[in-house]
Amino acid sequence: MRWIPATLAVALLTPASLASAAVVKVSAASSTSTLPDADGVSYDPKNLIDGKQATVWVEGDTGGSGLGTSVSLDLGGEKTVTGLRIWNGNWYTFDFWQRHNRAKEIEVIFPDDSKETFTLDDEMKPQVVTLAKAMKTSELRVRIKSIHRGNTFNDTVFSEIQVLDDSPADSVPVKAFSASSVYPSDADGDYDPDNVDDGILDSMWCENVKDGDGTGEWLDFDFGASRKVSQLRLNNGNAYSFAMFMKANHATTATLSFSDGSKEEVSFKSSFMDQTVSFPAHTTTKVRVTFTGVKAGKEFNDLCISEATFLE
Ligand SMILES: [Ca+2]
Ligand SMILES: [Ca+2]
Repeated sequence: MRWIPATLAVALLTPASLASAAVVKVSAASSTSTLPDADGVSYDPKNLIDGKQATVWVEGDTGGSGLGTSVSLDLGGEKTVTGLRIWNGNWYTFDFWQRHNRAKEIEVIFPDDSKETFTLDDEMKPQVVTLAKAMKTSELRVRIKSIHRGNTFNDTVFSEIQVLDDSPADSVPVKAFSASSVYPSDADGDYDPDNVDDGILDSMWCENVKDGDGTGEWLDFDFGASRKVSQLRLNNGNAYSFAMFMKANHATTATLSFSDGSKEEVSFKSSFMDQTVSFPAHTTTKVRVTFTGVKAGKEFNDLCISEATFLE
């Protein structure tokens, strides 16, 4: 497999390529070393594939920075892998992200020992690396080759790794998201509307209306083309855990508005688990989801939605 110069590898970090790629369900993750649990916190490699950015894997290279350490992802069968989406470093908070090492160069290695090297930016943002050539494989390894140094701990961390394949995503691809208001970024990250379509339960859109519970706030899904939609798949509220779900507001009802001016009313369960609501099919280039009913959380009076995607 050809070697990719670092400068080119950076240019290949194209989030747009994710929109049309499906995320492969990884069946198991392992690593050549892992930092032992501490204070009840696990750094197990299964944290790489749990759909949460705040749960992390930390290498267990005693006294070293983890160079040469690798994590293996078992795809549970042969897939045509086109790339990876990586949450590099410790995404528990921005402070933790700064404290621990982040990977700089990584090698993606396949069972036939072919590999590609990529250079990751030192930024707290999901990064897509695209293989020069799609690879049919049932497993792959990600090996740490060099690091961006953290300011406190000499341990290298990944928070989440998604494997992308060449099949189209099962949800309708969105070209642009917008929202009536967006809660400002804080120590835990941002609350931008595109967080509803990243497969990550603890990244979310939250509204930012003063003295309101979020009723009347909206999220726009612009498909950039005419698409048929008949279902909305949702993780309501802050879906990180039941405790977090109880703290923030979640939606109970919404009005869906389509390009031709037609509307549908939908209601949501008070649950942070996956739910899919069906409505009469519409062909549309855009859907506005206006939240018409909100149930208040116990701690934060802000409406949040962790995941929301439309299906045909
Ligand atoms: Ca994780
Ligand atoms: Ca999310």
